[in-house]
Amino acid sequence: MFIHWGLYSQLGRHEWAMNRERIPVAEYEQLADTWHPAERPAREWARLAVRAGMKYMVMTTKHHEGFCLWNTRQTDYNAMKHGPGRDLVREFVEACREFGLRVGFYYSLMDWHHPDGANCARDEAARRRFLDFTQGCVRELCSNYGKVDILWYDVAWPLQTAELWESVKMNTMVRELQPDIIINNRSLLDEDFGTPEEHVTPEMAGRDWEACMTFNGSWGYMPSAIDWHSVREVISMLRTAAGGQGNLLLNIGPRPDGSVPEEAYQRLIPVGQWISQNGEALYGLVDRADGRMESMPTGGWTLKGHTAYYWCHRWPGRELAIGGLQTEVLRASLLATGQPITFEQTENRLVLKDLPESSPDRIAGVTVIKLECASEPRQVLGMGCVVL
Ligand code: FHN
Repeated sequence: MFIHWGLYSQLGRHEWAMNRERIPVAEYEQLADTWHPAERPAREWARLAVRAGMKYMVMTTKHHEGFCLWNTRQTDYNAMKHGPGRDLVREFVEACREFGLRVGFYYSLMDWHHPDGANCARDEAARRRFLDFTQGCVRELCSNYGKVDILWYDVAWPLQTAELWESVKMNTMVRELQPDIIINNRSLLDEDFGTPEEHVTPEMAGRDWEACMTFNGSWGYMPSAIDWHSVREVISMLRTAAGGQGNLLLNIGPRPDGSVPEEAYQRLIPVGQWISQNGEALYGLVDRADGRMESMPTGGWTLKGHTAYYWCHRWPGRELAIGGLQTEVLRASLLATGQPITFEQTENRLVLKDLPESSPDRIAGVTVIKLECASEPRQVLGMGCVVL
């Protein structure tokens, strides 16, 4: 679960409102004293994340607006010294720990509030001051909150290179403070994982990755953003991510008080129910399906060892034929119930028979068929057809 929460949440017009509406800094700063979040809303996020089958949360500790959600010494523009009057990052970490979730900190390198945030690209003294500020913030986040599992940098503007950002020096410091941490690729170094955004696209084989997705087109709270992804679309994102050995970081933008929009509950609860029945097909060490399996009109694949999971989202009725399997199928079953499926397999066709007339999955209409094979599953179809 990705959490975008900050002063912008009060405006409800997207987290880029300060920039897109050219709100003067002096006017925007007033939001710092009108922000009064409810008591420990992070516990609600964490409870929902667990119910949704999620394993970690990443929260904005400082977004582009420059307001720090933790008790920092680097600037008074922070949650302790203004409206909230407390350390919101500490509350977030405590909630993650209470609910058994890994802890991720999002940190925006770009800063619209810091006086050197733009000037650092034109003035060497400003760059030094801004790097000292940036490294000071990151050092605090990696020193004062116990074990941090993920450092999620964002938008390395205006400095154009890792050298200008001193990213190697900064991330070396991070790893000294947090030896097991993973760092994303947005401090202009590849580091540990790639971050495709608003599309779930596997990175090259061997490169870890995590797709970050909004739920409704806006990262920050924006009630006018009404086009929320459906349960089926979220399950499709999960399949593409797991099929490509990646993770999915799905965002919610809490209201100013920290509460979660109802639309998120309406989707994440069913997603969690579906995962509770089909999690075997996506959790743990999966193999890459792209490159070994083919795209099919009725569903898609995830793989683990000698087992293939067919996520059927267009239920064909009593029979389902799958062409091109190069692997002997030993057993077929419905993953959610374990119910065996009868089948016939010839050299180029697997026909699953006596299936229920309609999709057995009542949550989202996505039924996972488990195929236990004699060896690692492989499917070859190409463009031609079988000529008898
Ligand atoms: O500008 C930000 C945006 O507000 C949001 O935080 C996303 C999340 O990945 N990152 C930047 C856009 O790429």
